[in-house]
Amino acid sequence: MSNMLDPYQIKKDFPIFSQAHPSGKPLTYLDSAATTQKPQIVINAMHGYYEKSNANVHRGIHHLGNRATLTYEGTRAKVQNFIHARSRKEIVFTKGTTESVNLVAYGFAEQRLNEGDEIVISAMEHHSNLIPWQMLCRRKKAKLRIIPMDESGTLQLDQLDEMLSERTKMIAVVHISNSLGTINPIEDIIKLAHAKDIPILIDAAQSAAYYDIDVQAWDCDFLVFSGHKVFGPTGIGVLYGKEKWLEEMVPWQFGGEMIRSVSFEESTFAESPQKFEAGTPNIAGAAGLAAAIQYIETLGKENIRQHLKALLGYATAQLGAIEGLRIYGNADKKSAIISFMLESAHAHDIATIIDNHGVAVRAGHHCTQPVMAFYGIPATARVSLSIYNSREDIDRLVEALESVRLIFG
Ligand code: 7TS
Repeated sequence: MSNMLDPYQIKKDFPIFSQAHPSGKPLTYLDSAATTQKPQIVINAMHGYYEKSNANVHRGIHHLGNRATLTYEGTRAKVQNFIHARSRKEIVFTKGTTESVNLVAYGFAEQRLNEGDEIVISAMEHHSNLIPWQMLCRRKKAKLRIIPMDESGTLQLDQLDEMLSERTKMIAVVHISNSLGTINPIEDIIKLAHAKDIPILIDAAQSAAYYDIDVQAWDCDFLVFSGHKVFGPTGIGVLYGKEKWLEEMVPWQFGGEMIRSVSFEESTFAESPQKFEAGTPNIAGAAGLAAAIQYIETLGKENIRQHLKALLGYATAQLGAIEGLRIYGNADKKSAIISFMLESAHAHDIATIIDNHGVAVRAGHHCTQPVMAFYGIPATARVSLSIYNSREDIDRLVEALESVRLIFG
């Protein structure tokens, strides 16, 4: 059974919306792909941790230390369930998607890559899932290969199979494009990768909040996402890795928390995930992340998706009706992200003018410069919708865009 979400009810869970924009207009937040807002229970969980449980983790013995460890490790179990990982050992906390990708590039791919080898990514990767691989290829004299996309922003997967060979040592692909909204058929991509025994990383930064993730059913080797895009805090993120790979991987940061034994001559390291979590971790962030996952699970991802689908349909129709407006990214399967341009105005002008109406969108290349280069444009304005958005928000956007058209003719 699914129920349509009521965005007006949901908005009440988010204290940030109780304030007005300086213009006196309501806050119309259409930038959730950059970061989602935080419900009160996430804020409370972080407060509560500092007020009631603050101590360092994994040092046990005293009451508060135990509480802090329970909080931190409890979140690991919650994340394990959230993405259906087989073991808690497969969940590594990082500071976000970017750090997770870099960790796999250094700790895993770097160890396996030789001169002449290849790494495959897609044409729509966020810079976070591009530059770490590009730098790695440069260090190893390896080649970065790109799965092309067509004009609609759909990956041309018929070309993937022939791109893959015994030289391909790693594939890294985004689940949902942050600039185009395309939902990639990652289960198919994973199958193609595994048919040739190639490990694959999935960037779930834009999907973890809304789409069901099952790392065992998908059989992906690595999956990464950020707490702050799933209604949780900044500064905490997740790297999922198959246990066999995490065992093989080398740590890249060294210090406390990650060792088994240390002498001046030699040190040995703990098992995963501790091996990758040197230093005091983001315990308050973990407290917030657990509450965020709880919040999503209470709403239900199926309900969330229905809401976003309806909203995307409405927004696409309303924006599509504006003269001179072009939408970039028209794949068959899309998440609630719409990149667009007006004939008459630059993306930054659009964002600046509609901000005066209380409407927040992102303008720029969205950390996907190759996507902008593909379309031959410097930037787009991007609307990204979430659970607290309603049709009224889209109506406000359309009204604000009318004023842009008035100014620029
Ligand atoms: N991958 C994707 C698909 C993303 O959308 C982002 C952030 C990242 C990786 C990096 O995540 P981080 O938490 O490590 O920064 N995307 C955006 C965006 O679209 N606007 O601001 C950040």
